[in-house]
Amino acid sequence: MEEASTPSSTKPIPVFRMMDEQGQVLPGVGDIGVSDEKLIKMYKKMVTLNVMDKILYDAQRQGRISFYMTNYGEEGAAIASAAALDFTDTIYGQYREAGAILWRGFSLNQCMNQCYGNRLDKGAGKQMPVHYGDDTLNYQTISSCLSTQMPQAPGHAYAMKLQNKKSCVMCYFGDGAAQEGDAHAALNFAATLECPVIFFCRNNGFAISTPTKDQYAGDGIASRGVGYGVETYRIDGNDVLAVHKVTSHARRICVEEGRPVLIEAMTYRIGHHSTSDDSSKYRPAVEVKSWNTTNCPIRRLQGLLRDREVWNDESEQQLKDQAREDVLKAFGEAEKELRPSPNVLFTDVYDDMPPHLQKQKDEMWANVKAHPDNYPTDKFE
Ligand SMILES: Cc1ncc(C[n+]2csc(CCOP(=O)(O)OP(=O)(O)O)c2C)c(N)n1
Repeated sequence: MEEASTPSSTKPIPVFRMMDEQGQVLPGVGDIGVSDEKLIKMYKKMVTLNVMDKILYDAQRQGRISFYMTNYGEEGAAIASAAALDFTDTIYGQYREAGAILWRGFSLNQCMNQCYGNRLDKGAGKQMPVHYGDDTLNYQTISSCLSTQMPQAPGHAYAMKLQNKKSCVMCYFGDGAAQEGDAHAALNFAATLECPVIFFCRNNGFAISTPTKDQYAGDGIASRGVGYGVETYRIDGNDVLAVHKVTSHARRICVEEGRPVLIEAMTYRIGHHSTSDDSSKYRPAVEVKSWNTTNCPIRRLQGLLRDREVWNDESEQQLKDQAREDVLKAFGEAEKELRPSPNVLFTDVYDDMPPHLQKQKDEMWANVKAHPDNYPTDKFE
């Protein structure tokens, strides 16, 4: 009998790192592959996202927006990976990658307008908060149903390849989303059709309350890439240098060699899953605290910048004050803005409105007019 290949006889895929918890570049790393200027820009976006998260999380708690999901602990994974892409690359996100769209140029006002679902929201208030999207930024709108983006991404990438475009697709997803059947179809299509797509898994330890130990028994998500014949990397997702370097490399493989790459970024979801969750029910506070202190990607990058003598207490204070001022300004403006006209409930699906929708629209307006006290029409466009 041949020797069996067992999980215990197979070596786990190692985690690639370039810096330690204090932000010190590890010995032997050499060129870090990114300029100080770009690192500072990444740091500013990470801090701004963190401030935006705090304000919008509290806004939901005060009943001012309906729902919110924070990015705490994963700011580095989203921003450093997006920073390694070209603007022509199309991004398919899950929902916890607000940093990627901020990096692309989505403004704080646009984030706030979307979370309020006001009349300036491109989605006209038809999506839940944090379901950002912007065609002008090559950023596909987020779908609530997990893994929807995963088979779409290689399809888009395959079309790019057929058109000889020198671009690729970035597909973000979580460890939980990787348990959906769509994840397997996506990886297999990408591998067999050789699609220029980067699958970027944020392995943050949880799918809501389900820890990864209850999600899979194998060597994480990375081992699946190898199984499907996809070049794969496992990286420290809180090490922005590793994220940036490996994503740049993956992009080169996609664009120059026309092949997919899977990256499993090991990170930790510091916040609750969403405002509908209380994570104190299923994980110890001390675990969260250690990720929020020793392994926080923002603190680690700040350590690197200070080490390189391009950051100090004064720049830190200035950034925090500016970020808070900018976020609060955008927040105030979005809150004051009118909501979309109720008419848009019936638009954007059909070119010509079918009779059954026209009937529903007429009934809606009749109801609104019959009960003016229940419908604050002055707050709508
Ligand atoms: C098809 C489908 N099933 C279930 C859900 C409910 N749901 C929303 S998020 C989530 C967990 C996803 O976890 P993960 O992919 O690890 O991402 P994370 O929230 O940790 O960033 C679940 C089960 C859903 N939105 N869609």
